[in-house]
Amino acid sequence: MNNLPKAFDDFSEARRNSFIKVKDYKDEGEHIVGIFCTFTPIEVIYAAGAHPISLCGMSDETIPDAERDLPKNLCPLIKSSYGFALTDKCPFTYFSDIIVGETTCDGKKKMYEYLNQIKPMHVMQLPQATDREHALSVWKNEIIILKERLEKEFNVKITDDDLKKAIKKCNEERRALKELYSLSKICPPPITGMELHTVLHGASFTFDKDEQNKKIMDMVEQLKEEHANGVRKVEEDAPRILITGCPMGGVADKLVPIIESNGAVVVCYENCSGIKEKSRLVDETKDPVEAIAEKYLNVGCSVMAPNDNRIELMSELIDEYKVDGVIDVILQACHTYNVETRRIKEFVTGEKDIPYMSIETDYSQADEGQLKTRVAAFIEML
Ligand code: BJ8
Repeated sequence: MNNLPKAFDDFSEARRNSFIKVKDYKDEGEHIVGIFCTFTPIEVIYAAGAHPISLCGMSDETIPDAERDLPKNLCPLIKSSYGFALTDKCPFTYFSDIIVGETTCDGKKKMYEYLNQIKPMHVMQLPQATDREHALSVWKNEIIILKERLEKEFNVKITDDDLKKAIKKCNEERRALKELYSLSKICPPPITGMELHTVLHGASFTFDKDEQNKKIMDMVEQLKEEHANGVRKVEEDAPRILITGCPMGGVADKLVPIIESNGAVVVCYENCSGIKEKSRLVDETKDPVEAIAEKYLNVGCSVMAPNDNRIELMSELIDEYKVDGVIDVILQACHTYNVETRRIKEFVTGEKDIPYMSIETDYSQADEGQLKTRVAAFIEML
C-alpha cells in the first residue's frame, strides 16, 4: 500500500509469523494459553509467565466440520473456532496448553463443553450484569480461581508483583494502540479503516509487546508528519463511519473495502476488534486483582444486561471521532447483539441524531452483492 510506514508490513504478516513463534515457544518449553474473548484477563496469563493467543475462528473453512457437532443456526465465530480445534487446522489451538473461556453467550459457553473434550479448558463464570453489588466480588473470585488454575497447570506462583508488572505491560500496549486509533480523529484521517484494522488485527498476534509499541509509536509519528506535510489518502469530505457490534475478524475483508470503495472511511471500531477493550486501562494504584476485576467487568458487551457501558463508550466515540454514520455489524445467529440493535438504533438516531444501519452477515461471500447495494445506499445519504 502507498504511503505506509514499513512497519505496516510486519502487522499485516503478524498472524502468519506468529505460527512459527508459537512453535518456537513450545520447543523452548514455554506455555501458550488460548483465549476467545475480551473478558479474558490476560494480565493473569502474563503473570503466570505464559503467552495468551486469540483462537477466534475467522474463516468459514472449518464450519462444515463444526456442524457435525454444532447446530447450523449458530454464530459463525463459534462454529469456525470449534471447527479449527476439531480439525487441528489452527496451530494456536494445537499448541495451546490450556484454553480460557468465559460464560458469555449461550452458544459459546455450550461449545466450550465440547471443546473441553479436545483441549483442557478453564471456563470463568462471568456475572451478566454490573449493577449488582455482588458482581464485582463474584468476578474477583473468578480471577483468583483462574490464577490458581494457571499456578497449578504451569507449576508457578503468581505474586501481586507479577500481576502488577503484567498490568503495566498491558496498559502500555493499550496506550500505544490508543495513540494509533486517535489518528482517525484527524479530518481527513491519515490512515484508512482497512489499514487501521490490519494493524489492530496484527497486534493481537504479536508477542514482543515492547517492540510492537515502538513500531506503533513510530508509525503514528510518521503518519502525523506526512499529514502535516499535506499527504492525503482520504478525501476531505469522506463520510466518517463508526463500526459497532460483533467482532470483525471474519467479515472485515468483505465489509470494510465495500464501505471505503463507496467513498466513506471507517474512523472507529467500537467493537472487540477495536477500542472496546482498550478504552479503559487497569488501575495501577489499586490491589491488582480488584483492579483487573473492575476493568474487565465493565466491558460493554451485549451479553451484559443491561449494557449501558456500550452506550456510554459509543456516545464518547461518536463525538470524539466526529462520526457521520454508524454501522452495527451482527454475526448471524448472535442473539444478544441482534436484540440489542434496537437500543443502539434508537440511541444513534435519537440522542446522537445521525444515520444508522445494521448488517447481519456471516463468514461467507454469499451476501457480498447485497451488502454492496445496501452500503452504497447508506453512504449516499450521509
Ligand atoms: S466481549 S463481543 S469477544 S463475547 S458474536 S460468540 S456474542 S453469538 S464474540 Fe464476543 Fe467477548 Fe462479547 Fe467481545 Fe456469541 Fe455473538 Fe457469536 Fe460473540
